[in-house]
Amino acid sequence: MFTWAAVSADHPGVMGIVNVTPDSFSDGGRYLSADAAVTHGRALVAAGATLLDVGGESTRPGARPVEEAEERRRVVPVIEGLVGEVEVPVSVDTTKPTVAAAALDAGAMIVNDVSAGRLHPAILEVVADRRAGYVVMHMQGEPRTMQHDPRYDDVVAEVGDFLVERLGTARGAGIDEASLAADPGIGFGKTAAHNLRLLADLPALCDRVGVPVLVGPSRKRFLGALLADVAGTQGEPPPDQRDDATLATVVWALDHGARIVRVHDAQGAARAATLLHAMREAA
Ligand code: PMM
Repeated sequence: MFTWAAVSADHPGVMGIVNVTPDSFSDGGRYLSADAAVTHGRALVAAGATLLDVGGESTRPGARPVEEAEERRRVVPVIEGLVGEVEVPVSVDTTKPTVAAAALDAGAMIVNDVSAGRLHPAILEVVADRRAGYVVMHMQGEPRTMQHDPRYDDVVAEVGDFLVERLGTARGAGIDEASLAADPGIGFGKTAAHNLRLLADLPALCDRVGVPVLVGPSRKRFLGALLADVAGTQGEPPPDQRDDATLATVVWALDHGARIVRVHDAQGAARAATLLHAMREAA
């Protein structure tokens, strides 16, 4: 059985991103071959990642769904390659039960489901049967349209309500308590102001959900938007120039209750987590 305590009890979990997609917003197309993706995963672990998240379907705003067989074809060889070579648990970023099952058969231990089991509820049974880890993420709408004018009355309360409800459904399906984590879904149907509010009120959200919280701010659009007017920047920095901004949010999130961060730059996050730990010990 996978438990989050195993990867985030003493030190925060640093989940390195391995996207095997042609169209992810920051690294789309870079690791399309299984070999390149495995090499990248290995490098992330060498840089300090304590988990790897392998995804075969882009969830960037406007992205279109990928056929199940194609998604399996992308992720399974990469997971097989990584499981033999790295010591850290591997997660699969998918909403589809068949992809999740194939990934778990290939040696993955966690299912990271950005639909929180709403798109294909059978995924919950797959996770429960295999006693895998499960990440329940909040998203308003669907990737194709989620950034078209997202609205909330109270984003923190609504995201909290949603996560509590979906965690209840996951428990009802038989997923172990210790295997569950929750994620507010930074950038998934949210404006920059919504993302900032969720980060600002992270302690309350963490208390409310009662399971380890994972946060994924890495290279996201709101970071570019917030930096557009900063001295020395000409307009919004593109995704591959947002790792410094990502790090600021990673440190904030880990200091305000998050137990796991999902990042492209594992070295920055791992080093920041180590320093944060040292400063807490000295405080
Ligand atoms: N973000 C992306 C994809 N999957 N999963 C979780 N749990 N949380 C996230 O914030 C998240 C995710 C989009 O980013 P990417 O295209 O860089 O992977």
